[in-house]
Amino acid sequence: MCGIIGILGRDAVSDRLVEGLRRLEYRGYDSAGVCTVHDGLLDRRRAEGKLDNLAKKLLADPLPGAIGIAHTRWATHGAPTEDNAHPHATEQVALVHNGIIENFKPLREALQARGRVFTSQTDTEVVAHLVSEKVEAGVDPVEAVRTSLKEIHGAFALAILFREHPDLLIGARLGSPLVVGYGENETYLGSDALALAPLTQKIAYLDEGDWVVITRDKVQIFDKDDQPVERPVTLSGVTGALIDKGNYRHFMLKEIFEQPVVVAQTLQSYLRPLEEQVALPDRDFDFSKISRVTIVACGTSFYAGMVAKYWFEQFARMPVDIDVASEFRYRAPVLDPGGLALFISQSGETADTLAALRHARAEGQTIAVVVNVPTSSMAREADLLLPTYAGPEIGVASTKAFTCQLAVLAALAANLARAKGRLSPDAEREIVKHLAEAPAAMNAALSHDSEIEALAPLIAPARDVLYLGRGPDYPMALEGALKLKEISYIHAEGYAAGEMKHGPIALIDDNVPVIVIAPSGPLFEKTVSNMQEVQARGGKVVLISDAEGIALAGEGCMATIEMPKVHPLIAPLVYAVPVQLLAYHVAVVKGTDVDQPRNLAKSVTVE
Ligand code: HGA
Repeated sequence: MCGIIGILGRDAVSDRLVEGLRRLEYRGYDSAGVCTVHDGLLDRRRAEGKLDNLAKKLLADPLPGAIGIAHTRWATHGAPTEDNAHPHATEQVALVHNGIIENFKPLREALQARGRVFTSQTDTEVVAHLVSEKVEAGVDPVEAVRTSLKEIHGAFALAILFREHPDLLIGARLGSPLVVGYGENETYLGSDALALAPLTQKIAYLDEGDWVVITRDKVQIFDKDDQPVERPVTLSGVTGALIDKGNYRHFMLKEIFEQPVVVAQTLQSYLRPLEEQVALPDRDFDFSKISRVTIVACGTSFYAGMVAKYWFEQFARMPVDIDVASEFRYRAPVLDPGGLALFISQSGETADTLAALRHARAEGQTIAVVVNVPTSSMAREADLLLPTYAGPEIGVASTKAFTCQLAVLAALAANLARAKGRLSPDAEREIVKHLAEAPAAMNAALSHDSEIEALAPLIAPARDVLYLGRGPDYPMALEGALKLKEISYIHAEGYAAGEMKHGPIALIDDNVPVIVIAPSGPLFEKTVSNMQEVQARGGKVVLISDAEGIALAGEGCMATIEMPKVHPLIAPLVYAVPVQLLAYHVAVVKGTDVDQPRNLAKSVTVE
């Protein structure tokens, strides 16, 4: 979600702030803004829409100043207008914020009653006024921030500037991520190490409730009780080079095509092909006492978790619960001692999932996380870190992170099964063999790109599209529908194939394409029966199956998409490819902004 960056620098900072925002734009792109302190002024430039609009403004009206803050917004409170764009400022104070100030209403009313005039509809502006009110009354800025932080509830990462203190930058975090970067006589704040990568690799991750006072001579970090603390400075290893699209038209397409490589890369850390064994990067973790698994995630990661539930049940014979994070946290889940709570998130910062993780921790669960950012909050708070090696995912619609999550979860299922004594060496050998085949099978799936592209114009005019699957193909139907909704803005639903006749079949007519995901195998005939029920009612079916399945059931379909014949274990990894490509090409036909679809942002750091 919103991305923030701050620099206390030696020379002009505004270009570098914008460069940092470019690296954060995946988090939000409703509006953007920069503020610096120079010549006794808090000077701002803000613009609605994409970052380029701000860059143009700055070109026409440059912003001097060796200290500054900047923001790219994903609106939670107030429309994405210039007035609501950050930084928010008073005469004395300017700040940027990622998160939600939950008690902003009473605070705003109280501040207004004291004569403060608001210029935006955001929750954020109250913080600027709270701090400013104190500074204007003669309170030292550090003390003004310290006490204001006690008045706000909710989630925040903040970077704050002061008109009369051109050598002071203050940051604070609770719920939303914030890092401190250490440079040569310069110090930085950023939402993540990626934003700061061209400036420094030396990063300290602030803990929950930490706040930091940055001056020319020192950086002082305080914990939630205002006690001075040291946070370790680590080398981030994140590349400073801007990731580009290569020869691809969109990041999403590039990332879809990267999948065989990044899945292979991920599997390298989870398989020992010579020994024909699965092995997690953390080899000492003891699974033997784990009695049940609770999986919690959001969006596409949730669908990866749904697939994993089938695997954990099938291989490890473990009871598995699964819920979306935003529901789990608020429904009094019963978590028995000895449970493993498993959280899945590309960024490792998803606010709902992080809140659920902390809830599970408080309930005595062992915490495992599958994340693509090994320095993320979730990674740092886990007992068992299971990294994916998808590399930075820029397209807002997740693709390669999803299939890497599946690869890790399959290996985890096998590990659990072995630890429970439910996996014979032969069965383990088979699992290793099939997983090792996944990258090549995904490559074969990608070779059908042009057929899928040719099919897209037939789907693009639809108002609704249904996706059907059974067993582990059911979450793939949900994922296919989500991809289509996210980037093509066509209403789509994923359904368990057998559930159609209990209601949704009423939607079927010849204007509703139905995408059926049905690899040949144990569930094929049942799914095909459901598909035929759709066809009998005039439904237009696109069947995604292998040659055998298409030979058996392809007749009468509007189109078929042929996948390689694969073992059911890796079918979700392989069948992810055509549903991603279909959504992508339909979006291209519709002319939407594929990499930055409307209303969305990657890394959802607000609840
Ligand atoms: N609530 C603030 C910041 C939003 C945010 O962090 N989004 O991820 C606003 O609406 O501007």
